[in-house]
Amino acid sequence: MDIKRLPQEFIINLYETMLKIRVFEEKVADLILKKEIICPCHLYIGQEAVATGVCAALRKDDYIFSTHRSHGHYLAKGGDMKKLMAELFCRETGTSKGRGGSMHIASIDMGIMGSSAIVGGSIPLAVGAALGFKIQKKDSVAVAFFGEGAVCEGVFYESLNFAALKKLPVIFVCEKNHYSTHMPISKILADPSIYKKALSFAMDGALVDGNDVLKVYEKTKIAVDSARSGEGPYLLECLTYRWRGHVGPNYDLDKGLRSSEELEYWMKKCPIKSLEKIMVMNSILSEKEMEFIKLKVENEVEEAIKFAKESPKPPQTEDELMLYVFK
Ligand SMILES: Cc1ncc(C[n+]2csc(CCOP(=O)(O)OP(=O)(O)O)c2C)c(N)n1
Repeated sequence: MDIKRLPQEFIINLYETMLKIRVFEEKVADLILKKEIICPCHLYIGQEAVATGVCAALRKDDYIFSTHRSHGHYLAKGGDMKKLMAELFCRETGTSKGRGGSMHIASIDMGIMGSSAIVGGSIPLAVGAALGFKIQKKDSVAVAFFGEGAVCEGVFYESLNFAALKKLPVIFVCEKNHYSTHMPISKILADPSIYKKALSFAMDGALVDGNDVLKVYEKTKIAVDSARSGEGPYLLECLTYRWRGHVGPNYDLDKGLRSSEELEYWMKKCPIKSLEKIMVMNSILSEKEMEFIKLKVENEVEEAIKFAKESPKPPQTEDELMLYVFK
């Protein structure tokens, strides 16, 4: 895309958001290794350009629905980092009052409607929200984030059909990160081309380099503008890679599935480093200015950890167990 058409401040914001996700997650990985965070975390490192590019094309009153790999989506849509960290520390000040953990986060005010640990769970929820927008004659859009594993679920096809039939303002964002737990794409999908499945439902779809934040933004903007103006749903396939293992801070190189060469190949395609190069080439930020932003982000993450650690734990009483639970 022609970078000159975008305001410099917008590009710097994309950079800061991706860095926020990266630094946050790397700290979380350290804290898990130190056993200070004990709730299971599915890390998003390597995929930052997807959440950042998609959410940059959204308004505050647009909704997102997330997955078990939720931290990046939450931070990119403007969720409060302190509350997210507190949730990972299972504290009362967390996004779900410390009862949900990493896989159950939300911030209704910011349009972050929740994350589902059920593979494919985000998809029908976004379709339902889009139906609600249409009935209420609102021009908001709903986004469902999901991995390629969700494309193996029946609910994916049912949701695409219903959304296309009713021309609902929903964007389906598949983050194709190459693995579903430990299964490579070739072992789970007969046809690995996901965006082409849109054709069967007479809707639009596109494949995008999910490590290029500018391209993700550009394609999402097209999808959002179309959905907002009543043209119906859109399926976006974002090709990316998760650096860490399926869950936790390790790299899953001991499972006999992915090789260190494959990991290194994708680490060279780091979405943050790629944007840094573009910014330097176009005189948007100097190395020194980028260092300054990194320091700012590191301080924000440290502040979030401090807040989380100083927050109270939920009371450990029997009555408390049933609070906030549907009975
Ligand atoms: C319905 C359902 N089946 C199985 C699981 C167990 N499970 C948790 S994550 C996961 C893999 C998901 O892979 P993908 O959708 O590609 O997302 P990614 O982890 O790559 O982000 C599975 C099978 C689940 N949570 N829900």
